[in-house]
This record gives sequence, structure tokens and C-alpha cells, in this order.
Amino acid sequence: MTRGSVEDRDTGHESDDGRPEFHPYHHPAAGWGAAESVTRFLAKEGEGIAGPRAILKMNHENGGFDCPGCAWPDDTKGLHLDICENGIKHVAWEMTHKRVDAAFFARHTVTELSGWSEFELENQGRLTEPMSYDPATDRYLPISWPEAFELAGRTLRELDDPNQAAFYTSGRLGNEATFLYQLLARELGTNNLPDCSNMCHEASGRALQAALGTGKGTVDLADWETADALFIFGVNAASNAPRMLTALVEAYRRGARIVHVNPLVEAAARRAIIPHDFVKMATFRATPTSTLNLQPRIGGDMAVLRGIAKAVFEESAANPKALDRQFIERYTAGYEDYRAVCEATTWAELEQRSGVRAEEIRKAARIYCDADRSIVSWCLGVTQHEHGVDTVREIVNLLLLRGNLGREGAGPSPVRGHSNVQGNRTCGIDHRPSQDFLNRLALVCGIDPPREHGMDTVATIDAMHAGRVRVFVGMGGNFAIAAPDTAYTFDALRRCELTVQVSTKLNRSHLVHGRRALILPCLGRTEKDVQRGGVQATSVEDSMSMVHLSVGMKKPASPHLLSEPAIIAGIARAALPDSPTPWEHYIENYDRIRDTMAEVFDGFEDFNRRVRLPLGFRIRQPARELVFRTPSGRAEFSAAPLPDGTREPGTLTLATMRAHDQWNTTIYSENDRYRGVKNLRTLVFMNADDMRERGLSEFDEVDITSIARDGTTRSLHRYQAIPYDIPPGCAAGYMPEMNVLCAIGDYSTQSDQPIMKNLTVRIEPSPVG
Ligand SMILES: Nc1nc2c(c(=O)[nH]1)N[C@H]1C(S)=C(S)[C@@H](COP(=O)(O)OP(=O)(O)OC[C@H]3O[C@@H](n4cnc5c(=O)[nH]c(N)nc54)[C@H](O)[C@@H]3O)O[C@H]1N2
Ligand SMILES: Nc1nc2c(c(=O)[nH]1)N[C@H]1C(S)=C(S)[C@@H](COP(=O)(O)OP(=O)(O)OC[C@H]3O[C@@H](n4cnc5c(=O)[nH]c(N)nc54)[C@H](O)[C@@H]3O)O[C@H]1N2
Ligand SMILES: [Mo]
Repeated sequence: MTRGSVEDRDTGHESDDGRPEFHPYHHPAAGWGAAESVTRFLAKEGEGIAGPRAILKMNHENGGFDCPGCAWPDDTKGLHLDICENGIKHVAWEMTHKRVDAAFFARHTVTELSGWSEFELENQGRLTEPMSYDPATDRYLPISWPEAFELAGRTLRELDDPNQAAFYTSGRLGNEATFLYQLLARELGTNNLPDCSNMCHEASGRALQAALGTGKGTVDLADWETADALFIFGVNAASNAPRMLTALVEAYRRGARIVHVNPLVEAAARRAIIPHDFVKMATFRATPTSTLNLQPRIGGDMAVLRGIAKAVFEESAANPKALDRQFIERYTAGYEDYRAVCEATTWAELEQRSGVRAEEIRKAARIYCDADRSIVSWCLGVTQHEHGVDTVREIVNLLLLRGNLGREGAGPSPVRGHSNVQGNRTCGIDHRPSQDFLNRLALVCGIDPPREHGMDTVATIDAMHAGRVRVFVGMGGNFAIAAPDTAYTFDALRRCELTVQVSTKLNRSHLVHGRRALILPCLGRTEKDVQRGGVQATSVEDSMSMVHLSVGMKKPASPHLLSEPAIIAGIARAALPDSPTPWEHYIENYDRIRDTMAEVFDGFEDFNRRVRLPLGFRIRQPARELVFRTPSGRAEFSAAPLPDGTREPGTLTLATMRAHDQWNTTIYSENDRYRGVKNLRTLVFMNADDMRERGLSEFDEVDITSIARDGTTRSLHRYQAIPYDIPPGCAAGYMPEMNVLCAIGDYSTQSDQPIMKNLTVRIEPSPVG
């Protein structure tokens, strides 16, 4: 598409009477639609919010803040205009001038607020001071920081067992706060550190750890820039990792081949305009971003991957170079078993299980065999399934066949979610910590950490329900509705003796609370954090293991806000009066936290100096250097059986996902631009044949009933059916609303992740009336 053509300028947003609309989207990803959306968003947020240019300025090397929008890395060339529509919205959302202060809470009871939508809650603005729930008036009342810390500290001190507390982390938390947070939990005596990763990339971590001995991707952005082929599984990049569009556009322009595997053909699998270009319209040019799109059925990815591998083996009969035999012999284990299982699986079976025709899979295999360097990237479409771990291991299997590891332009590249979710794991948020790590922590910090595993997200909910966990601390996030089985999770939180939420904005998790409840408001990442030792910076790690500093520059939303490290230290001191940890000393200057971290974590040597290098530093990854910390000392193939994939007659498989205009549980509007939807979130995308079978037309109301493994059912009523290009038997709709359907017991036996992309449902017309 050429610059400024009519079609590019037509964003499809001209008229809006508030009614639900659906028109398939034909425009490039990013581009004018993004520009218009940002302008409108900033206008709506009101006077005084920095415009895109001002926001861009703040997000640059040496002194800017890290974009909290997603975990995609910054440009390697030091070009820092690489921020996108959703990043800007995300930042502006935090910078709002609206305030939720004591007067606000005096005006509204919790019962009244409970009737508000997620959007209405967050849209009230930033929280300004600590608040404590008062059951007598059903209101949050102001509480001083020392009193709040004492309430939390006393309740924690008085538990019969430290394992009656759980400490949740949402993936925004900077590395320094992360380190202090896990230290607080472990000093107290528990490894109950559930995190959002338990719902996100747990499967990736476990699979990569088992296969390669490094629980992360091994590639960086420079690899993305040199790969010959990119295979992108199960991610809606245009909405959720918009800066990946830049990599896709550049790859396409230099002649790399791009294969997308997704039941939906998402916007990033068509064509795009480089996201940051939208602020300088002059360079607008849409570029295709896909060579081949495969549309498996939901959960069909492992069969697609095995099909590609089978085709590679077939090719190797005539062309020995199809396999990198030297690499396989020198670095891997389990090859023969894997080959045997690929050969034994018939094409008919692969087609049936993947929902993709053999010739399409062979096309992908052709691209793979022609490429000298391949990257396989993936996100939640792969992980939130029963077979998430097996599928990620199958990705590694495929890469190993052609030695696509430990060299430029090749390797596994999971797209992480929250901006620092990877850093959280690196810095100790792990309910299954290794003994090595605990030993180091004990030695360096002089504590005696508990050795038994703690609880993850699902286990924590069950334990709260059963009264075994009595204190829940949420360090960011919106646990109440991000977690599965909404009704059950609400019930679980309400059974707690105390719930503590450290947050920037009002959300559902403040309204669904324990007998006592605290809202502790903190500085956002854009804000200046001044401590006794001056302005403080925190570090974060992106999806590609780059660690760099983030410095907030904006005046805090309220003088009463504390930084996350300071809040953690405050709770810690109150809970552990005799703690040997110099909590107060740490908070004066975060360099001191980093000095301790440098002693605890491999790869963090000389942390304070290296993190101040212009682009930060990359954490060393053994697998990247072909050092495998696995039992065999080699990269391990796996030969797991393919998922069954058959469904009960009359049922569909439902995936829950994000719309374009939302950030997890934060809903900016009811639009999903790239999927052509306006003013509607209570929808379900269905295949036209499945709709016809049920006598449904576009926008007809349906009831959706999920059938859990234990046979229990959960329902949503009066959703609207939207005919969509999705394989038969599959349906999709939005999180977090659809968490109502996700039974607490329906988590993967491989990763313990809720199977949020693989619910079995019946969809029927809603009764008339
Ligand atoms: N703007 C914005 N950015 C975000 C977020 C946000 O909410 N808004 N969230 C952040 C977080 S925490 C995360 S984890 C990431 C999430 O990023 P994504 O993984 O893109 O998240 P989802 O919207 O859940 O969508 C997953 C994709 O999986 C596809 N899918 C569903 N089932 C299957 C399947 O069986 N196989 C395959 N191959 N694909 C499938 C869907 O069609 C969809 O394209 O984004 C991060 N970035
Ligand atoms: N059905 C279904 N459910 C899902 C998913 C799915 O695909 N399907 N995806 C899952 C995934 S991948 C994830 S990551 C989780 C997300 O789960 P969470 O991370 O728990 O949820 P968020 O919506 O990202 O959290 C938003 C809240 O974070 C707070 N916040 C924002 N910035 C800051 C900050 O700087 N500091 C602090 N302390 N608080 C801040 C604000 O108060 C805001 O209301 O949801 C999971 N749930
Ligand atoms: Mo996530």
C-alpha cells in the first residue's frame, strides 16, 4: 500500500453511534488507525497528558523509563522512538490527572463500587493514599503508612505457619523490588510466591529448562534481524507485542520468510506499518508481514510442528543437508526416539490432530528446510493448554533438527507478556526455587529460607478457599479477575483474614477482599522515585534477557505514594522486627540492593556498573553458548505423544484472549480494531458452519456453557455470536470476562497453568425473553 492512499487513511472509525459493529478489517496493522486511536485516547484522557512526542522523549536511553507496555526489547541500534500505540496508551493511562483519593472513598461504599465495570473502576484515576477497609461502614478509610505496615506485619507475625501467607506478583515489578519481595517471603518462611507467569509462560519455562537447561529464549533482537525464516505461533502481535511488527516488516523487506500459525489470521499476519512510523506519517508504507499462514484448530500446534519435523525427515532421505547431523550428534540426546515417533505418526493422523492439510504443513517445512537460520517464536496460543510443555518442547525438537540453536539468527524466542515478568523469575519469584539459589540466598543474606516448594496461582486459590492461606498480598496486578474461575476465586479471596493490594489504580481486587483489607498505592514506572540517596532507578529484563535501568521522571501522582521497594521494606520490618536484612538501608539507595543481587545471581556480576551501560547488559545464557545444564549435559529431544484433540459431539473448543483495546484486565474501550469489532466485548467468534448448525446469525444472543473435567458446568449468558474465519469446532472470546468459564481444576498437568485457551463449551441460542 502506498503512502496516504485512501484505504490506508480509512481507519473504519468515522461513525460511532455506540452500537455493536463488525466489519472485517482490511487495513495494515499500526498506521493511521493506530495514530487516530492514540490521538483520541489522549484527548479523552484530558488536558495536560503528554502527547506522543513527549512520551517518546521520556522513553530513551540513559535516563528514560522502560515502556511498561510489553516485554519486547528496545531497538538494538539505540533508536528509542520504537514505542507503539499500545505503549503510549499504557503510559498515558498511568499518567492520568484523575485521582482516587480519600474523598472518593468517602462518597462510595464498596458495595456500590462493586456494581461498576472494570473500565469505570480504573478510569477513576490514580490511587493517592493508603486505605483500610472498614466493615462497619463498608468503606475504605484513610490509614497512615506506619499503621498500614503494622496491620500487615502483625497479621503476618501472628499466623500459625508462614505458609498461611501468599505473595502474588504481577509482572511489572522491577528487579530490585522483586528481590526484596521474595526475600520478605522467604525470610518469613514461605515459598508461596504465585505470579502471573503461572497463567502465562510457565509452560515455556518448564519446557526450555527441561530441554536446554535454560528456562528462557536464547535469541535477541540482533538474531531477529538476521534470521532467514521466522515461525510465529499463537500471538496477536499487532495488539500485544506491537513492536514485533517492526521486526516482521524489516524481515520481510530483506527477504526473510515468515510463517504464522494461528487459528485466526491476525493483523500481524497480513501487512503492517512500522509502529513508530505513525508519529511521522511521512514514511508511511505498508509491507506484507507473512509468507504463509496456517490455521490449525485450537490446540493443534504440536501436530503442526511434528508434521514439519516429519517432512524434514522425509526430505533428508534425498537431501542429507536437511538435517544438521553434526549438531545432533555433538550436542543432543534422544534423537533416535524422536525420529521414530515422527516416522510412526501418519500424515492422516497429523492432519486430523492439527486441522491443517498435509500440503500446507509441507509448505512450512519447505520454508524451514530452505532457511539457513530459523527462529521459532510463540506466546499464549501455545502455552495455555494441557499440552503446553510438550508443544514448546516440540518447538525445540524442530529447531534442534537443523542446528538452529547457539548461533546467529536462530533459536527459540518466547514472547513474554508483562514488561518485567522475565526479570521477576530471574530475581527469585518462583514457587519452586532451586536448591542452588536458596543456598546462595542463605549464604549472602544470612537467612534460612524454606526448602519445600510453595504454591502457585491455582494452588493459592484452592488454599485460600480451604482456609489454609489466610493472608494474600498482591504486588500489582488484578488477581481477582485475572485468575481462573471468577466465582471461586472471589470466594477464596473473601475467606482471607487480610488482603493487601499494592496498586496504582482502583480495580476489582480492591472490592473482592478479605475480612480486613489494605490498598497500598505506589509510584508508577513513569514517576520520579526520590529516596534519601537521591533519585532512584530500577532495572528490568525484557523478553530477550536484556537488563537495563528505568528512571521515572514525572512528578508522582500524589505526595503520599511510596515506591514498591519502600512498601515491601515497610511490611518486612513490621512483620520481621528482628530481621537481619538492612531494609531501611536498602531503600535509601537501590545500588545497595543491586550489590546484594550481584552476589546472589549468576550473570549479575558488577551489576551496578553494567546496568548503567547505554543499552544495559545481556544475562549470559548457557544454552546460547551450547552449554546445556540438563541431566545429560546435552540438548534433549522429547518424544511425547500428540494430544488427542477429539471433542464430544456438539461441543466446541474455546480460547480466551485479549482484544486490541485492553491491557489484561484493564479495558480501554469495547473495540477490537484489527478484528473489525466496535462497541462489543460480550461476543464469541465462531465458524460460520458451527453457527449455521445452531441456527445462529451474526449478533444473535447465545449462552455459553463450559464443561469442566470434573463434569461441572459454568455459564455466560447473552453473548453475541460473530461469524469469523476460525476453524470449525473452535470459538474465541475475551479474557478476563470469560474466566467465569475456566474451572479452577482445569489446569495443565504439565505446567499447572490454567488451560485458558482450551475450554470445552456448548454454545446455544439464548432463550427468548
Ligand atoms: N496491548 C496489550 N499488550 C499486551 C497485553 C495486553 O493485554 N494488551 N498483555 C500482555 C501479556 S501479560 C501477555 S502474556 C501477552 C499476551 O499476548 P498474546 O499471546 O498475543 O495474547 P492473547 O490475546 O491471549 O492471544 C493469543 C493468540 O493466540 C491465538 N490462539 C488461541 N488459541 C490458539 C492455539 O491453540 N494455537 C495457536 N497457535 N494460537 C492460538 C489467538 O488467536 C491469539 O492470536 O501480551 C502482553 N502484551
Ligand atoms: N481467561 C484468561 N485469563 C487470563 C489470561 C488469558 O489469556 N485468558 N491471561 C493471563 C495472563 S498471561 C496474565 S499475565 C494475567 C494478568 O494478570 P495481572 O498481572 O494480575 O493483571 P493486570 O490486568 O495486568 O493488572 C492490572 C493492575 O495492575 C496495577 N498496576 C499497574 N501498574 C502498576 C505498577 O506499576 N505497580 C503496581 N504495584 N501495580 C500496578 C493496576 O492497579 C491495575 O489495575 O492474566 C491471566 N488471565
Ligand atoms: Mo501474561
